[in-house]
Amino acid sequence: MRNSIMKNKILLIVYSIFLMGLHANAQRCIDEKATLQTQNLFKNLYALQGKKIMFGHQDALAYGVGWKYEEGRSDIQSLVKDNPAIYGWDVGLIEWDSSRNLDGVPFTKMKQYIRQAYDAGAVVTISWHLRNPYTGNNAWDTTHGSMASVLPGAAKHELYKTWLNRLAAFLNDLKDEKGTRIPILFRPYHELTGNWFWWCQNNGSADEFKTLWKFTVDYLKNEKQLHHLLYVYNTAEFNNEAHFLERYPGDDYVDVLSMDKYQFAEKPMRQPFIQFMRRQLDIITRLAAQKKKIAALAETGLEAIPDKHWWTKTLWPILQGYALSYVLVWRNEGYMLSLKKMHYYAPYPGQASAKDFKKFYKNKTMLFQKKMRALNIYQ
Ligand code: BMA
Repeated sequence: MRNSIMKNKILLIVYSIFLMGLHANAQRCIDEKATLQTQNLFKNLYALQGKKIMFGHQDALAYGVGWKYEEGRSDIQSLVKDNPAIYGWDVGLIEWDSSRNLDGVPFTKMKQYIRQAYDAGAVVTISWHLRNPYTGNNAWDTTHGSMASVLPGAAKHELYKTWLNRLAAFLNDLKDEKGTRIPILFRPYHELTGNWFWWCQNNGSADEFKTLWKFTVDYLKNEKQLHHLLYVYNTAEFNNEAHFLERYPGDDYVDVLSMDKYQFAEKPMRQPFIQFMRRQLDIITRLAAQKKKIAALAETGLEAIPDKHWWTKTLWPILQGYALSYVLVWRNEGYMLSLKKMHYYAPYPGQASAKDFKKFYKNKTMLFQKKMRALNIYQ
């Protein structure tokens, strides 16, 4: 009798050690206190890579070409009777306590759309075109010294903290009806290898950028106790692996490796663009595999999609074969008065590439919202 109790005890200990080992090897997000749903999201997205690619669209539920704020509508929903698997939103102007973001989307509506996505089993990613704390102008003001001005001890650091407090309050309010925080792929300081935002590479040293990133993550995680965020590192185009990693703050500060890059109709044309993108994704997916991170093409597109076969003849040849978690196309503003041109990246019924998008929709690798529920990505 005693012997068998002993045996059971030993078995239990051996089994526990085995489980601990499994746990140690399991893929984890950087926040050790991440909520269960956030940890699960990371693990599930990580495991899905190489099998499925989620299709994403910025501001999809808020407006599209020729409409605004119609319940249940999105431009791709009108076309394929399905919605994106991942929704992008931007919280630019939250730092000013504005009631609408920089493109006019009311933050109260944004919260509803985010909850709607979560309830449908889809994923949410948030970027932040925050204004320049140094000058008070918008994100595109690249006045020299802006990046340095927000670092600890510098002139605009306290102001920057008040902006982070407002951001944190918004993020903290993203909950489902039971009060569960909705996990967010947070993508601050995007396109950092560009030269058009105050946080881009032309406007500060690599060390300054890393300090800014680390301060921001630590502040949200430790000071504001937000534990429902996955952090997305995002460059614009880059020359090589060393360039991609030049401002990388370290494996303890990043969950997702990604880039943004658009096609411009004139140049480069289809083949050069595909080849260029594949060279970039070679690097990102290789690094993500080495570092056990998630990889993504966080923004891409061809404005107003004049190419009738863009989805199957350009986007798919770019994505094919890569272990990528998602690809997201930018917002469908429609006609932009200020620029006197159409500004949209997803098709709608009657649009030049609409038929081709329907074909792309049927691609077995691409994931849209309807299939997300069954994947239980948060469990
Ligand atoms: C840009 C354009 C702008 C917009 C900004 C933030 O690429 O779409 O019109 O204000 O993104 O969404």
